[in-house]
This record gives sequence, structure tokens and C-alpha cells, in this order.
Amino acid sequence: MLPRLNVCVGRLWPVAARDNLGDVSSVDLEARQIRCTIVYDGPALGGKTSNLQYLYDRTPAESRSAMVHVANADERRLTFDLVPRTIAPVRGLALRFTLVTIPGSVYFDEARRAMCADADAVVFVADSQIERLEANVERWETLAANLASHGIDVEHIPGVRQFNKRDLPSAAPIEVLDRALAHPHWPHTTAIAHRGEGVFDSLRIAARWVARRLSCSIDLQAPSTVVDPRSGLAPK
Ligand SMILES: Nc1nc2c(ncn2[C@@H]2O[C@H](COP(=O)(O)OP(=O)(O)OP(=O)(O)O)[C@@H](O)[C@H]2O)c(=O)[nH]1
Ligand SMILES: [Mg+2]
Repeated sequence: MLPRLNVCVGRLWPVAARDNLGDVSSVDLEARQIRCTIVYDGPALGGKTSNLQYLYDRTPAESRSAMVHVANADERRLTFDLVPRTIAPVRGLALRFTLVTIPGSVYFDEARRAMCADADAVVFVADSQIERLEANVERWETLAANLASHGIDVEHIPGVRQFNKRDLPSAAPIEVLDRALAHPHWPHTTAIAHRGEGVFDSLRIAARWVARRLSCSIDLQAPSTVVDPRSGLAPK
């Protein structure tokens, strides 16, 4: 059986506070895959589950795992793995993305913080309704703090800000959301997630960004190599 190497691919942002890079993205030589994690975060009822459900429903069974619902006293996690056809292999290894989300309720704050430990990229699903602006900002700030608690700098991890619920009459103008949820690098997408609009676009941006960083940096001969963390901004 081929060894499974743990490497720090996808962890190319500053890692000063991290001491256990081996637990993150990994290369599975037997499966010829690199495993990465994309976390879907955002305010309660913003549309995270709708994103995952749509992606799951529209992905051929041979390109994804079964959906797993974890429901216990401490967390309620929804997750499945996906090997997107639109993402080119990196050094002959297919990219396998674990997509994961947890309900936005404050009740799951600790589980949400823990979930960030595995993040190679984030899709932040914002609720465009103007009355949810404060909830968006609060969760946005919590996301940065949660990532930081694992030594991940929100300014450097790949991510996408998805402005969801664009169909609703009270949707705030894009500029308002862009300003309230400002980020130096993360692009924004617009979405109507329960209909699937913008859902694959958001995933594609995050996944391509991770792939680009991997292809710049991964070196199977020297698995612990880390390159300049500031390289590789959002793909155009
Ligand atoms: N009108 C509209 N409704 C949406 C949209 N996206 C999701 N919804 C609805 O919003 C509600 C909440 O969506 P979910 O996907 O469950 O939201 P969530 O972020 O997973 O919620 P929590 O897990 O509780 O935090 C559901 O009734 C969805 O059908 C959208 O773009 N437009
Ligand atoms: Mg949900």
C-alpha cells in the first residue's frame, strides 16, 4: 500500500501560529488525490445548506461521496466530498474537496470555530437582505477570529464572498455588502442559492484558487516545503 503523505499544501498563507501543518491538506498517493477542505460559513439561514444541497444534487454520483449529516448535542455538520471535473489535476493528482457547513446559530459557535481548523478555502454565504446586514457583519468578524484562533490569516486564505438571496426585494445594493464585508482579495459572487444560481461559480472560484496555489507550491519530493505565502491571489 502506498503511503499517505501529509503535506502543507494549500496552507501557503502565513503560518506563524500554526504548529501542526500535517493535519491539513494531504496527498493520498494510493487514490491519486489531494484532499482539501472548503468551509461554507455565514449567518444563520443565509443559504449555506442550500449551496451544499444544490452542489450535491447536481454532481454525478461518481464524482462525489454520500452526504453526511452529523447531528449531536454539540454540532450539526453537513458534509460531502466532491471531485470537480472543471478543476484540472495538479501534478497528475485529482483534487478532492470536502465541503462542510454547520448551522449559523450561535448555539454552534464552538463547532464552527473547530471547523475552521481544516479550511483550505472559505465560501462566506452572506444574506443580502438589508435587515440581515448586522448578522452578516457579526458572522464575518467571527469567521476572521475563528480562523485566527487556528493561526490562519483571513487576509491570506483563499475565499469567496457570496451575496445570496439576490431575488428578495429587500436585498441590499452590492456596494453596501461589498463595503460591509470588505476584503482585500476575496471576490464576491451573487447568488440565489435555493435555485442554484451562482452556486457552482462560487465553488469554482474557491477551488481554482486552491488548485492554483497547490500547483505553484506542491513538491512531493519535499512535502514540507512552504513557498511565499503571499503568492497567488484570486484567479481572474
Ligand atoms: N428567497 C431566497 N431564499 C433562499 C435563498 N437561498 C436559500 N434560501 C432559503 O433560505 C432558507 C435558509 O436556507 P439554508 O440553506 O437552510 O440556510 P443555512 O445558511 O444553511 O441556515 P442555517 O444552517 O440554519 O444557518 C431556506 O428556506 C432556503 O430555501 C435565496 O437565494 N433566495
Ligand atoms: Mg444549514
